[in-house]
Amino acid sequence: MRHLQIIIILLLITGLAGCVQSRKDETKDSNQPNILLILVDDLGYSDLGCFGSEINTPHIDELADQGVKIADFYVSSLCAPSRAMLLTGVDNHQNGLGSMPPGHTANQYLKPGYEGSLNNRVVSIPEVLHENGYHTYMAGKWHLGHHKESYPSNSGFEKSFAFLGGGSGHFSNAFALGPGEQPVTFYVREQDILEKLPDDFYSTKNFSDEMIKYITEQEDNSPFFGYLAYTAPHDPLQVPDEYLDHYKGIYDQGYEVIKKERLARMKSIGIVDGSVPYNPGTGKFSQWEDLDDAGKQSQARKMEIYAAMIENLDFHIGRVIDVLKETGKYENTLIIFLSDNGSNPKEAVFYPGSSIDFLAENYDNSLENLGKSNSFVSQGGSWAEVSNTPFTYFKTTTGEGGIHAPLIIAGPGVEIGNFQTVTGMHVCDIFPTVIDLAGTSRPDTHKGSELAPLYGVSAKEFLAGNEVLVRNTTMDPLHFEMLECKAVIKGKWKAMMLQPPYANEPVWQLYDLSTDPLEKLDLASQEPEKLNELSEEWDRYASEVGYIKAEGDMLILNIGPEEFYKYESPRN
Ligand SMILES: [Ca+2]
Repeated sequence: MRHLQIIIILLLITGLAGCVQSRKDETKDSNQPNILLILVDDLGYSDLGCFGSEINTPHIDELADQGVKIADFYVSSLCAPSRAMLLTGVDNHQNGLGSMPPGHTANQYLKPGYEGSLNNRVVSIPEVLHENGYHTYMAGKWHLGHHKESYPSNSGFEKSFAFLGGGSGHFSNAFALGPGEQPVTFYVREQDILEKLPDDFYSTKNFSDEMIKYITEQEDNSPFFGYLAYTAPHDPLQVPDEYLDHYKGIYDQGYEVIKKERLARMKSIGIVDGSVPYNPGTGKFSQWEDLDDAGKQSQARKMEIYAAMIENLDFHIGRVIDVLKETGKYENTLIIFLSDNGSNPKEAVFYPGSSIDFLAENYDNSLENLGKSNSFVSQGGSWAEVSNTPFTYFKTTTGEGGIHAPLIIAGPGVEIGNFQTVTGMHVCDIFPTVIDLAGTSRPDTHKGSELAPLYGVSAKEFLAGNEVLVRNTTMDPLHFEMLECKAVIKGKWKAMMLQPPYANEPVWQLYDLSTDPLEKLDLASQEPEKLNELSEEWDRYASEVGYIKAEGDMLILNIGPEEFYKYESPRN
């Protein structure tokens, strides 16, 4: 009898071992897709050829032809909160980017959800995938913490070549955006700070080179997750010499002509409804006819360089895609392309610690030198409004132009084609979608900490053509807040609060996006009950995610950048 029991136990053990073995084999043979997540910085809604631009982006357009373009994709109005939500699926007030450094006021500084880098209530895409057998690579801008514990190499990436700050010169001199950003303006390779960049460094080229190296040097057949987070076309507007004149003369006719041409193309492609009118913009920036000849020349030149940066981006993305094809990995690689926020209206003088005198002393912004390594100009408000066609507003605001971004998804699992309107797909949706398509799942805890709830929902079934919507915002509204600009989108309704100078005073406005996607007719006084419903919905959200209202000035203005950035990692 005892022998029989032992035999049964042995059989059970060997049986179980067999199960474990076959599950392992299943994983190995399951053909999990490689995932290449391509993020670009401050690229506007209409800046890609496949979204109606005059800028040449043939490789990105080809990707869009093979996959799906999402027409109503929402992001945060600023870089780091979008990136934190992209990589974690958790609302920015819960993942550590409640404010974007150095935007914190004293009462927000280091509070839960406002730590300034990914906190310990989230798990990132690379952490989940690495723990499930993926190789994980990153090249590009991190912007999610500058302390060692927050480096990409301590956040799930096996290999990483990363810029830690929000932006810098694109060439080897890699200067800070302003004195206030100096402490976070540096590059790391895994754990090591790089003292010097190669002399021929250009951000877009070198980030691509690094990703290509990671992909080609991989020795086994495990799937990989690659995060390619370009800093182009973020300011300073700079591009290698051979690209400087690619768009010579294209912008000489000014803002209105280009904006009208883009709108017409967007309508013919079908991304914008034929009824959408020409958008004159906010009226907050220069009008072409008010500029003198020198003003027109310098404005046109800035846009030539901006366009060239995007064409250069496309060229290098094409190189990475070619490598996937050459190595036989392309067919099994899911590629996701997006921008982190709308186009940027701010001039270079905007960055903390900068001034007109500081710029004059440190850069040569003469017309013939624009775009070179010692120049620092930005796209500016008038061109940013063109880039965000057909929408109003831009980066830093929760207007449609600030929180709308192009999104393209192609590869295994993507069965639908052409433009898709999904009533508000959100940047937080990328995390659950990727985790799902990789055949993995999000754990309940990570490194001993309870995780904050996901804000995002998976688009897997939508991409497979099994569901019509990613989410129904009438039942599941979208919420936004960054630097006290707020919004909530519920079905066709959007309530929004902007700050001066883009609103006379910070009060709730109300728009019907179905008839007024340009946010021109404020219905707040006509529809008080609807406005009340939406503002209460925002209040409910704010309380749920732990929003802390900004009070007073930015702390960095009082204590200086060195002191401000001294804080420790919340993952320490
Ligand atoms: Ca950005």
